[in-house]
Amino acid sequence: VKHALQNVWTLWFTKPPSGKQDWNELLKEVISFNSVEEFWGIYNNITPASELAQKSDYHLFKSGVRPEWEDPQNKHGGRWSYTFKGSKANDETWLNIMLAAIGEMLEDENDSEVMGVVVNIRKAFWRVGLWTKTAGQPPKGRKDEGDRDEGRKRLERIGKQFKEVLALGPSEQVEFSGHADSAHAGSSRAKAKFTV
Ligand code: M7G
Repeated sequence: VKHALQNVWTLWFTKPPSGKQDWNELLKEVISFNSVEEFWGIYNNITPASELAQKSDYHLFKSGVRPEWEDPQNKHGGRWSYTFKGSKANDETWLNIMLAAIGEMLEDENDSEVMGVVVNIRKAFWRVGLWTKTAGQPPKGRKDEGDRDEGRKRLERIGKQFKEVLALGPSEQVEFSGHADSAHAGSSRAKAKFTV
């Protein structure tokens, strides 16, 4: 018996650069799945995040969405993120985020913000991210504050849920930034727009 997921998910991998390569050349699609059993089969057979080389990333995204700012479904969106310094993050952290994503536990049933989740393995830290479809702006042509508040509240609910899955304490904060700002800054470390 297979336990179907609500969405089909695709795992992607960014390999560390060897020389001068574009970001897009380093990004590779690994495999897609749509059941709990397939997820575990894959998880148990791939390299754990803790054994990846520095500058690697795993991305788990809804099928049909590339884990890039440029994807049509991401370009108006943003990212909640948290940086675990030193050895505070572990494989379980990343596993919990993936399980929350595929189990649709990161947002309310009526929302469809979640595009995917990411772990960046870096020299002195792990950064985990949750990508959303919007970035707290009202839809084009509608600049009324009501829309802005609604969008922002929806993102904040997701940020709080993300924080809970990461088991962060009340004194810690997750940060939201829009992809357009990250792309403009040429770095994912664009100034946070808001935090929870
Ligand atoms: P990062 O891996 O998110 O953070 O971005 P890091 O600075 O801790 O390594 C590193 C660099 O990868 C960025 O400055 C961009 O040059 C590139 N990059 C990252 N992302 C997520 C994208 C993307 O979605 N599209 C493009 N074109 N480049 C990206």
